[in-house]
Amino acid sequence: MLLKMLLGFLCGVLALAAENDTAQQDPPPLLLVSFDGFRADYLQRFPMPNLKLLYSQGVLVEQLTNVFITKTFPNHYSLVTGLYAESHGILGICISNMYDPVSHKYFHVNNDTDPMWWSEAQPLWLTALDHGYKTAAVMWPGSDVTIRNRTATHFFPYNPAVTFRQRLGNITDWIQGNGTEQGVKFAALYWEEPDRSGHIFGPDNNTAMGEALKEVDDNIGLLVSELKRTGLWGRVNVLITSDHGMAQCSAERLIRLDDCLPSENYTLVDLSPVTALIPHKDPEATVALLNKCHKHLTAYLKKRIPDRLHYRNNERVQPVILIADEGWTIVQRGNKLPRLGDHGYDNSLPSMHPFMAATGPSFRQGYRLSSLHSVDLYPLMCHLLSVTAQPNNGTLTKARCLLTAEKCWDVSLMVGLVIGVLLVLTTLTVLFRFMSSRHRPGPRPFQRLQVDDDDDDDPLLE
Ligand SMILES: *[C@@H]1O[C@H](CO)[C@@H](O)[C@H](O)[C@H]1NC(C)=O
Ligand SMILES: *[C@@H]1O[C@H](CO)[C@@H](O)[C@H](O)[C@H]1NC(C)=O
Ligand SMILES: *[C@@H]1O[C@H](CO)[C@@H](O)[C@H](O)[C@H]1NC(C)=O
Ligand SMILES: *[C@@H]1O[C@H](CO)[C@@H](O)[C@H](O)[C@H]1NC(C)=O
Ligand SMILES: *[C@@H]1O[C@H](CO)[C@@H](O)[C@H](O)[C@H]1NC(C)=O
Ligand SMILES: *[C@@H]1O[C@H](CO)[C@@H](O)[C@H](O)[C@H]1NC(C)=O
Ligand SMILES: *[C@@H]1O[C@H](CO)[C@@H](O)[C@H](O)[C@H]1NC(C)=O
Ligand SMILES: CC(=O)N[C@H]1CO[C@H](CO)[C@@H](O)[C@@H]1O
Ligand SMILES: [Zn+2]
Repeated sequence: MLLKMLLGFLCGVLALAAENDTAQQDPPPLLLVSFDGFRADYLQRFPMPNLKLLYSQGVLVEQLTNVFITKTFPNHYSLVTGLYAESHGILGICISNMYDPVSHKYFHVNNDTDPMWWSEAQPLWLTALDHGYKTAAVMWPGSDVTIRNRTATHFFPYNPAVTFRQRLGNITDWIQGNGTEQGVKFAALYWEEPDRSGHIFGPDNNTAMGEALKEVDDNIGLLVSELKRTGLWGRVNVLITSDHGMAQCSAERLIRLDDCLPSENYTLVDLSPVTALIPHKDPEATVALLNKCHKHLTAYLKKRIPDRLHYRNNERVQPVILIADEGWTIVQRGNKLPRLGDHGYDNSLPSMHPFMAATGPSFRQGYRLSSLHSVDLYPLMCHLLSVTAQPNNGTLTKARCLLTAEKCWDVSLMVGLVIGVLLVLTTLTVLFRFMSSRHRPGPRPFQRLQVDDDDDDDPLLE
């Protein structure tokens, strides 16, 4: 009887293992979608019926702690590499510049295809090629660059005039494949909103942001209906996320650099909300001067940039950076506010955080996590694709909880349990000690009969 049960159990385990093995040999395709500048709390502020339906059938991570600086290019590259900006080398840029002191090259958004900028890391659409998969990346930052001599199997040069429907249509075709062409296993899709509207109108404008997010939600509705129409729904894992949030700016919150330091005394590389500059004279003195400039501005010498920002160990980090407080805008001169909404600020600010929602055969249903690091999505995606991850700064520990096939130990519950057990044991020990010490002094009638009872007398234990 016992043997039978044991055998049954073993067979079950083996069957499960085999099942998982097949799943690992041919994992479902993965579609990664980014809606630029989707601040996490938009989900609470606006209806978003299609997105809410999607994660009610899947998982939601309410906030992602993204990487510093909280701009578009660094964060999109972190999503597909799992690296902090200092480790992947894309350190700046949304509307601004980056300078490489080794090659003396400047990076411009309209001319970012020099592989040099991107080749310090290898994005997932290339790593997945090594596993024999076809991949696609549409408008994702870096996708049209020949990185380490390769591109995704399919990609488009950046063109904001290509509609969401067109980008999506190409991707669903590529995932399906055809008689001659094997289907794509990993596809990344980028869309410009709600970032664009957030910059123009500011995130606090409910009317304008309501409209922008209605459009984003309509696109999510289109995504679901297209996946259903092509028979891919339920057969692909879909991961929807973003790069950063958005803060409200104001003409009343301007920091003028000309008030503190003459512009001929430095070379400006990037302006706001994180200013990068190269002082022409003594950097220490420049930083001391700039730190007295404005109470909402902090200046750092490169070597003193806080560890937690992971924004120091790279040649491309400039000698001096200035970080504005949330909602403050750094300008060189004048009273003109360039944008009503901006991002790039400290990545510990909730207003800078995006979210993540996912659904598909590998994800649990109706599950929520309050937070995750954005660099954790890379090891999660590698796991979903059974691709060996490149060295990265993320971890699967918490992200594992999002998956159906995984055992997930709630860390706080485990810690609570362990502490509880320890408490009970300690109490029992103390009680036992107390009792036995109370009993010991008094003469006990049968003392001589208790052979070897007293451990304290055992010489081996001394
Ligand atoms: C990028 O632009 C700069 C200046 O506009 C130019 O010198 C450089 O050759 C361009 N690089 C590429 C790869 O087009
Ligand atoms: C890239 O390809 C060129 C020629 O096509 C070759 O000379 C070069 O060594 C390759 N670089 C790498 C990193 O493989
Ligand atoms: C693919 O994108 C192109 C534009 O780049 C568009 O003309 C075409 O219709 C798209 N294909 C599908 C199936 O949507
Ligand atoms: C199959 O797909 C590839 C890539 O999308 C395309 O180039 C080719 O024309 C397609 N072949 C057929 C028969 O549709
Ligand atoms: C909000 O945006 C709308 C455009 O959608 C604009 O007409 C309105 O003036 C803006 N409101 C504020 C307070 O800026
Ligand atoms: C700016 O540069 C000029 C000329 O080199 C110098 O005289 C001046 O002291 C500098 N000012 C500051 C604040 O560093
Ligand atoms: C991030 O990962 C890279 C690659 O493994 C590593 O070189 C770097 O030290 C890591 N950064 C931190 C802060 O752990
Ligand atoms: C437990 C588990 O994930 N089982 C999966 C194993 O793989 C098959 C298909 O290959 C899936 O249908 C199972 O859901
Ligand atoms: Zn932006």
